[in-house]
Amino acid sequence: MASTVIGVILVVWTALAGWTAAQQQQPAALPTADEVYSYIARAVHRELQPVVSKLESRVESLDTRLTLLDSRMSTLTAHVLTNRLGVYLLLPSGDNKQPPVEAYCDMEFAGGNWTVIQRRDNIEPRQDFYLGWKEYKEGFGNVTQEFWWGLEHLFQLTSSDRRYELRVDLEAFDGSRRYATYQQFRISSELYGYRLSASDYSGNATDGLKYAVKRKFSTRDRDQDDWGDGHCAQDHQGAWWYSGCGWSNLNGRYRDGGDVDKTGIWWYRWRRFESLKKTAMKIRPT
Ligand SMILES: [Ca+2]
Repeated sequence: MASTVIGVILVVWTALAGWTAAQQQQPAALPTADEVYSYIARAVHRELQPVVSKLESRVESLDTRLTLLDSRMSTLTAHVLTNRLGVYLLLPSGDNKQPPVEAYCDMEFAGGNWTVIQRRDNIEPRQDFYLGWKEYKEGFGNVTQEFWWGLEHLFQLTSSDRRYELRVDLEAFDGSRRYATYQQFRISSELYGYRLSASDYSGNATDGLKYAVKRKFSTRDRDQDDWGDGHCAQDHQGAWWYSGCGWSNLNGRYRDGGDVDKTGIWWYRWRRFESLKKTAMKIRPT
C-alpha cells in the first residue's frame, strides 16, 4: 500500500513536471484548472486500477470462504443438535446441491440407524394432520414432536439401490404396545402417485398395511383410492395409501382417551376403530 501511495505521488509529480515543461515551451497556452485536474485524475486512476482489481478479487475470494464457513457451521449445529435430540440433516436425494432436510434419527432403538418418518403423540398444541397434497408431499410438523416427514423425501431416499425396512410402532391409551415390520419398503415418484411398496410383514400388531401396499397416496384434496364413489381421505379425515379404504389410518385426527371413531388414528385388526395414543413409523437400510 505504501508503495502505491509513493507511486501515486510520483505520478502526480511527473504529471505536474510534464505540465510545467509544457508551459515553458508554450507559455501562451495556459491549461485550465479543470484540465490539470482531469490530467492528474487520469494518471492516478491508471496507477490505482490494478490495486483496485486485486482488492476486488480478494474480497470475492473472502466471500466464497465465508459462504463455505457458513455451510460448515450449519452442519456443525446439526451435529450438536444430534447429540441432544436425535435431529440430523439428511440429503435424501444424495445431491449435495439440494438443501439438506431435517430428520429425526433413532440410534438406540432395536439396533439403531432408524429414520423416523411419522410420529403421533399426546402433545399439545395438536399438530393438524388433516392437510393437503402439498403438505404431505413436502412434510410438516416438528421432527422432535408430531410430524410427517414428506413423500418426496421418502421417494428420493428409497429410490436408491439401497433396500429399506419399515417398522410401525403403536401404543394404545391403556399402555399396551404392538409393532409391525416390513421389508423392501419404498415409495414411487409423485408421477405414479407415491405408491407404497412393502412386503414380508412380521410383528405382533397384525398386517395393517395389507391393503395399503401397492396403493397410491390420497389426501383430502387428492383422491387416488380404490373406492369409486367415495373419498377415503375425507371419510377418515386423514391421508394414507387408501384402497377402499383399508386397515389403517395413522394420519387421522388425534382423539383423546382412545375414542372409537373412524376419523381417528387406528390399526383396524388390532383395536378396530379405537384411536391410538402414539404411533411412529421408521425406516432403515438393510
Ligand atoms: Ca375415490
